[in-house]
Amino acid sequence: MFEIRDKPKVVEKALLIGAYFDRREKDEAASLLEELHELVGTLGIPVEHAELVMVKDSNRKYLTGKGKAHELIAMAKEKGCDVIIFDNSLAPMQQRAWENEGGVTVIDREEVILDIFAMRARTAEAQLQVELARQQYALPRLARMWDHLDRQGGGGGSGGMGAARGEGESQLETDRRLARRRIDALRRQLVEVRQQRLTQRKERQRVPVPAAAIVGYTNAGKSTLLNTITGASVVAEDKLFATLDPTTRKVQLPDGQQLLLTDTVGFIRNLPHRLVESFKATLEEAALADFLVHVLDASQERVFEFYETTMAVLKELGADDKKMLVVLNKIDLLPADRRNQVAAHFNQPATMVSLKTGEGLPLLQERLSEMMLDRTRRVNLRLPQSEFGLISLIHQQGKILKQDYDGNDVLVDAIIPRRYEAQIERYLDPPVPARALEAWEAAP
Ligand SMILES: Nc1nc2c(ncn2[C@@H]2O[C@H](COP(=O)(O)OP(=O)(O)O)[C@@H](O)[C@H]2O)c(=O)[nH]1
Ligand SMILES: [Mg+2]
Repeated sequence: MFEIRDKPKVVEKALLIGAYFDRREKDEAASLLEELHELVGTLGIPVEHAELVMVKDSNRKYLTGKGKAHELIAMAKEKGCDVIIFDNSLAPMQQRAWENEGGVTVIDREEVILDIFAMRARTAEAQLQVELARQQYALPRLARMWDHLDRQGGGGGSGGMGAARGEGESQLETDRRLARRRIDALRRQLVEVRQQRLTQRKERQRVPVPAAAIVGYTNAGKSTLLNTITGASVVAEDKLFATLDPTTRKVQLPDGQQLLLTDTVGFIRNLPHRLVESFKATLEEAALADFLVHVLDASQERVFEFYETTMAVLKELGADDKKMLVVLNKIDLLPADRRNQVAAHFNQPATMVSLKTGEGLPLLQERLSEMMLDRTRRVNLRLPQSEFGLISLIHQQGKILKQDYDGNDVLVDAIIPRRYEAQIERYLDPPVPARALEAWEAAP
């Protein structure tokens, strides 16, 4: 976070500004500003106030008019904000104008998104892709950074580019040259890493527990879903998963099945074109998952459009053929007739929930269990009591529906994950014919 330039490490309070230029854009601008609020929150920056601004006579120097700019800077000062965050794209010159005028850090939507992607990029490819986008974003802003340093009385250099600092202008030229060289190097590395991607996917697929990725737009309720599902279940302490990053949780569903749930980077509306590739790279999780949980804000007017966009991107990632559970969230905000209307739009039954009120939560858990059924199998087993290891494995990883005793044998009716099929095959009741068993064991 905060590496593009010398932004303050700890931001206390942010003022968000969303500018729109036509009265008809107002609702859209308001809802985009709400999304920015969410994005800034993801970075851990507290938002003091969000201001929607109608711009009538745009001034190229500031984007808004000059008077409005002064007004907003005064507002930031009055509210004690140490950073102003624009929901609009600011040209490098405009960013400089605001910073010089206001004496506070000024960030735009693109920079916020870059910081989020940087925070969430896990694979080598995603990290390179995000770094490339950051360098491209920073290049035309190097002058502004020098400006900033000069105001602070120089010092420091521009963030570890390794070149000795000469006099102002020439150092700026050096920085630009180094940045361009870095951009070229990143492009070359990306080509290499992409070639290795397929082998990497195979490695990661060896996770022993089924994994699902939660996808959908920012603000749909993805994180709430992860927290709610985790909160509603007993999570076993497990060393193997203790090291997973905080966006992945191991969940136990009411029927005993276990699942790894990962919260992916949310889709972002009006994603700057330059960030499209980085975004896709950070979504790699989706391509690795066994199935997808697609969360939608059903109260959003454009919910169908969001659905289609998400599906199109998943297709590009080669993840569109995965099984998918569509979750229509926030139904507490929907009138009853609109509920049916929204649900009817999907050709598979969508799960309607309100993660806020808890309505539909049991159904959601049930549907999640159903998604895993092809990873599990119902079996009747006759186990010698000496196989207590196997019995306790079934207890832990599967679900025992019925248990009886017959002499020294334990008879169980159970659901087991398919990956244990080989281990239990010999105890199937009735038994598998001997030749089928030999064929099974001979198989690679
Ligand atoms: N009214 C309502 N709000 C919800 C519901 N679920 C989540 N939210 C709110 O929607 C906002 C975005 O949720 P979040 O889980 O952070 O979305 P994410 O960006 O997809 O991770 C938060 O303010 C949540 O409190 C719901 O069922 N009803
Ligand atoms: Mg979230």
